[in-house]
Amino acid sequence: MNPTKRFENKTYGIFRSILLVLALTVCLSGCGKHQKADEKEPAPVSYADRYIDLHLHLDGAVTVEIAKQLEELQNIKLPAADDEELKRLLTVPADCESLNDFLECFNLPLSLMQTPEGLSEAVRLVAENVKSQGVIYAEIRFAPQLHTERGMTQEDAIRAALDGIKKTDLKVNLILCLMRGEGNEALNEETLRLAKKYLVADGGVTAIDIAGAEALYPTSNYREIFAAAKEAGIPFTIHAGEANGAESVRLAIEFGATRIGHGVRIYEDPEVMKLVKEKGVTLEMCPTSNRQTHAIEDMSKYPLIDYMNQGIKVTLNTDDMGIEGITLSDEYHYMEQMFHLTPGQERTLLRNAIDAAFTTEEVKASLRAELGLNYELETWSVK
Ligand code: ES4
Ligand code: ZN
Repeated sequence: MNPTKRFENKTYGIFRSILLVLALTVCLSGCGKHQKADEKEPAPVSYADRYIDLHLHLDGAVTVEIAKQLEELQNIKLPAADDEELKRLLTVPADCESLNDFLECFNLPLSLMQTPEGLSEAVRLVAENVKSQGVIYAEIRFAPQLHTERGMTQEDAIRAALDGIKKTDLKVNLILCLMRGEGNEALNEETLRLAKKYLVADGGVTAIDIAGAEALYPTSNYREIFAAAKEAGIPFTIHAGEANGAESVRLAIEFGATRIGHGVRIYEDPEVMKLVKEKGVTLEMCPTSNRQTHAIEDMSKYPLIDYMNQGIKVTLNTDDMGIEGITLSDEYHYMEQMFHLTPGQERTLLRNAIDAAFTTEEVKASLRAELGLNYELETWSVK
């Protein structure tokens, strides 16, 4: 090739790269969203329009529409005369005082997931619902021991949920929840045994968690079972620092949790904040849930942005979208309105979620590419 031609090619190449980077930067900043309210497009809900949900309870994600479909499928009669009443029964009451009250709301949705068909279809419907709201990857969690009221074993429940994820084209992995409680030790051990049996790197059960009443059954009760999970190489997250304080998070990290469900109360102990940061542990934060369970009383002091600014890896999630009456897009919008969360910060939240996801490096790379979050490109983009 003659030198001039090579120069022209090179110049053209550089020019093209600059154009590409500029175009991507504009797109990543929200494609001109949030400009004028009177523009033709429907009002945007948040800067980001595609999301990752790492903290999504199956039973907490049942909406009125989903409940009605599960009712019809299984010939169940829901205790509601109309949609309005059903909505009232499914969503958190205004006088919810604590996580313990909040947890009462799970009984109705759980009653719709006691057969293999009901559970499988619930997983499919929840996945389709979040997909329609812009979610591109979700980790759906559920406690197999809460699905055995009508004859299913825990293993039947896991198989049914696996069947459900096969029937959706949303990328979904499953997290099996142990439950905090008394007298259910054998049930938790069975969940752990099944987690070992069904654990895969992607496309099925990829981790475990523990859910339930943290204030009544402290994290310290679960040292042995998480030691066994660690020994077996099962990745885990632990609900902690929600109804209890920072000490619960410290213990969860000591047990080997790589992610913490909530962790919102770590501000109560600077040493625990330091630990979370140093260990690179990711917090699965869920603001509306924290408001409703009163984990945080003054939402104007919600610490998500503070944590991000201090270099703690934070993600934004729904927790129980049906019970809370929200979507993940609402949560992003809420943080924009309340704390001026920026497009750059939204990209950080999404990148943190991908980095911490319980899946393979290949899937993570493809999710980053889908969201335009490749590290190489990000160094070019304007924050
Ligand atoms: C929760 Cl199911 C469950 N367990 C623990 N904490 C929670 N917060 C909201 N749902
Ligand atoms: Zn949760």
